[in-house]
Formats: sequence, C-alpha cells, structure tokens
Amino acid sequence: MTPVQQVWPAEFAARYRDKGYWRGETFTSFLRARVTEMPDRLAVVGGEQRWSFAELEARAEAIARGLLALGLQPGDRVVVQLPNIAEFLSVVFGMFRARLVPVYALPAHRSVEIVHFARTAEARGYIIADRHEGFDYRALADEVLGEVPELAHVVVVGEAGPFTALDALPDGGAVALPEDADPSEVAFLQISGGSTGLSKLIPRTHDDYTYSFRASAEICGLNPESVYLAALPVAHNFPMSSPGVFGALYAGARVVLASSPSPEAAFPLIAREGVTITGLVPPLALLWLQAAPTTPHDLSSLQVLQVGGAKFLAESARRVRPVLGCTLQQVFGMAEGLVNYTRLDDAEEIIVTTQGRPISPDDEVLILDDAGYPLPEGEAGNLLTRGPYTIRAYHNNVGANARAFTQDGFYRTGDVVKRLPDGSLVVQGRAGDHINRAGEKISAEEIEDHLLGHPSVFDAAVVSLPDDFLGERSCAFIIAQGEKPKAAALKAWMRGRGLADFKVPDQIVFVDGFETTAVGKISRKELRASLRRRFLAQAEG
Ligand code: AMP
Ligand code: DBH
Repeated sequence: MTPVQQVWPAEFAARYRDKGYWRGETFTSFLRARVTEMPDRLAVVGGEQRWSFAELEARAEAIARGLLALGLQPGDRVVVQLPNIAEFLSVVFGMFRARLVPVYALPAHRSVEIVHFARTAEARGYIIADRHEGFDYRALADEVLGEVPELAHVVVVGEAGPFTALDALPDGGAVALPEDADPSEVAFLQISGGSTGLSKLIPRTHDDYTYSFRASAEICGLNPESVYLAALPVAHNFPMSSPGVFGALYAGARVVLASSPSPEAAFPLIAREGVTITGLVPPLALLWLQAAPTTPHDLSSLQVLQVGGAKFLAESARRVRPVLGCTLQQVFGMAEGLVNYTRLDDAEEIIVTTQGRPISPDDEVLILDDAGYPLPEGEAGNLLTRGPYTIRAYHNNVGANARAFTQDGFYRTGDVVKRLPDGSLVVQGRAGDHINRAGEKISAEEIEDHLLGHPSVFDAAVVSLPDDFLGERSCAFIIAQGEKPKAAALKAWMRGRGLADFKVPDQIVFVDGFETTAVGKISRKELRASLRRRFLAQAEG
C-alpha cells in the first residue's frame, strides 16, 4: 500500500510550529478537550439526534472499536459517503480515534467517482447511508464492489441489507484502541474539484487542518454560544472547515445539520435552533434572498451568511444585509488549502466587492503572468500559494504533482485574481478548462472522455457558459458519427455510465466540425475557447 503522507520541508514545518500555527493538536485531542470543559453541552443536532460533546465522543469510541473489530486496521483508508446526518460526525471522529483514514466522497458521487477514489486510495472500507434523497447507496456499493473487491468492509447507517449496519458493528469491547495519531500524520483524504480529468486526493494532516479551522473559527467570531448550520454537503471542504462543522466544534459551538440547503428545509431549522452562522454557494444564496422576505420563519438569529465556492457577484452580495439583516462574509477557498475571508468588520464595500484575504500571515500569495513573472500590484494574474495549511503534493499522482506544484512548493491554484492595496483578493476567473457549476467543479476533459465513449460521438468539446442561476452551466459541443443521437438520450446514457448527475452536460449542441489551424491542429484549450466565443456571439446576435 502506498503510504499517505504530506510533508513540508523541515524549515517550513519548524517555522509553522514556532509561530504557533501547528500546536500538536489532533481531531481526537481537541474533542477530548471540549468533553473535559463542557461534557454536557449540546454539540450536534441532526434529524432526531441531539448529542452532547460527551455523547459524541462516546459514540465515536464505540465506532472506533467496532470498525477495528470488523477487521479494519489503523492506517487503512475508508471511503466515507454520508449525507448531512449526525452519524457523519460520530463516524469520522471514530475513524480518527482508530487511526483509520477517511476518504471523503460527496452524496452526489456515483460509481465512476467512488471506484476512482477507492482505487487511488487503495481503500479497504466504504461507509454509506442506506438511502438519501431517493437514491439507494447499497445498490451503488454492490456496483462498486463488483469493480473493487478490495473494498471488503461496507458499513451502512440505517438498513444494512447484505452489509454491516453501523448499529450492529461487532462488539469491540476487547479491542485496544491505538495511541493517538502523531499530529503530523495525514488525518484524511479530501477531494479536489478536478480541473483536469478525475478528482485528485488531497492528504491533510491533523496539524495543518486543525490550524485552518481553529483560525477560521476565530475569524468568523465563533464561541460556545454560536450555532453553525451545515447546509451544504458536509464532506465538502467549505462546510467542513471554513469554519464548518469542525471549526464550530473546536470553538465549543453547536453544529446543526440540514438534510438539504433549500429554504424549505433550512429556514425552520434556523428558527428552531437559533442558528447564528451558515455557508452557501451563490445560487443557494440567491434562493434564500428570494424566499426570505415572505417566510413565516424567524431568521433573526442569523448573524453571518457566508457565501463561497464560486464568485458571488457584487449586485447580489449587496442585497444580503438589507434582505437577511445579517453580515455577509465572502469565502474563497480550496480543498488544497488556502482560504480567504472578508472580515466581519470590513467596510461594506470590501465585503461586497472582494473575495477576502488569507487566513494566515504566513500564507504566501503570488500573482504571476503566464510566463511566470510577478505582475505589478493590482494587475490580474495566476494565483499561486504556499503556506501552513496548503498541501505540497496530491496523493498517488505523480503527473498532477508535476503540473500543480512549482519546484519551491507553490500550489498553482488555476485561479486568476487581482490583489487590492489592502491585500483583499478579487477573483476574475479560471485559467484552466473547468466549469464551476454552482460551486461544483467539473473538468471539461473528464466529461469529453465520457462522451467519446458513446458510439455516435465522433468528437466532443465541453465548455462553460454563463448562467443566471448556476453561475456557469456546462455545454457539450458534439460532432456526431452515423445517426445523430437525441440530446436527452445522450444525457441518459451519461447518467447510465455511473457519473455524478452534476457532471451530465446541461446543454448539448451538435456541430458539423471543429475549426483547425492551417496545419490542421488546434489545442483543446483553444478549441473550447473558440467554441464558447462563437456560441456566445451567436446567442447575442
Ligand atoms: P475545489 O477544487 O473544489 O476545492 O474548488 C476550489 C476552487 O473553487 C477555487 O480554486 C476557485 O476556483 C473556486 N472558488 C472557491 N471559492 C470561490 C469564490 N468565493 N469566488 C470564486 N471562486 C471560488
Ligand atoms: O470551493 C471550495 O473548495 C471552497 C470554498 C470555500 C473551499 O474548499 C473552502 C471554502 O474551504
């Protein structure tokens, strides 16, 4: 098995420790600290479950023993695909206690993605819910097991069918739990949005991740009176750590898990639980702004609405305070590390027009031209970054590492940004070919690869088009061969491949050919850009 690791050069690690960013904390040690300080305080609310810090820890320990008794061993990777339910937290804290390494999948992922995560991580287990939003994850587990039999242990929250129920793990009473992890060890694998090809796995250590959510909790003003609503899927880095569920628990605050981010599901929870802060992607923020004026639910407890994952336009941002009566916080982050926040006491103009500034004084930010030279202050260019919670390498992906990181360890974010004199960043767009569909990142290349697998597709190019609601939507330009398929049939075929639904192109346009240069060559990148340009010009004209 390829070991999971994340290593910073010694002089950087020493500096990050000296400056007090890395404090030797782990998930297990910080939960222990909260239990010691406030055992009976309510920590987690999800569905019918209401757990104190002590109860969360007790459940995590029982799960840790049960998973080890099942046959998993410290160091093993386990794909965790759970919706926003309380058990998400007992399972992952249980895994940290047993030194098992979660690989976070989103509820929207299907067999293509899960097989890829399981193989790349060499996972030995898979933890799912029985059903969620009408989808049966046990059927998905069957399908995945057919391709990756090494994924021997499937654990189900709810009705287990042929698998093991979380509630019926073998009795681990006699199992000795391992010592707590070394804080420089990898705690889990997070997934990237995947700008080229399939998602990459992101190894995050206890030291670096606890720093990112501890500092985030402080920037977001969390304290034991705060109530954080996880509205977005909690496996995503934003609701997980910015400050997310872990930042909230770190601060002794309460976490409330919403089964869906829709106003219908979230507004009653805000009123009932006195939610003070939550995070949304821009399209959801627009839905909330639309629904808030006429809702019967009292939203007055809400102090901060965070918006991130994709660019929130100033016109919409300006409406947050008047309509919702709370402070907007823009969040520009990435699972690889760097997270920027507008500060709660920033001037309204900064909050509305920028995507914030980095968490750490030691987040190094470079803005370079395409040749790699620094640009004069204020000019837009490629964002590169390095710092105390930004990774230096992906897991098990030599090719991606060579492309995504410079010799001296800077991560090439793929974002085009400019920096204002106060250090705030304004996101201008992406350098790469990916679609940011309401915060879900889709690689054009991955989708083109799938389309090329269809017998009637001769060639395909996938581009992003501006969309009033989603921000960006995906459009596939297709050259057919033989009989031209119907767009709906092609979409159904894509779904049948076992691909997450959000990756199925929103729009399909058949074309007779793709342009080429005089020598009959054109890069995929130029091709996508030119198709997009011509389509938009036609749509306008
Ligand atoms: P992921 O790879 O899924 O972690 O997505 C990270 C990417 O999401 C960033 O590199 C940006 O392209 C995009 N992103 C995140 N937050 C924002 C934001 N507030 N504004 C614009 N783009 C964002
Ligand atoms: O989009 C993201 O990946 C993201 C957005 C906001 C993120 O990872 C984060 C905050 O931590």
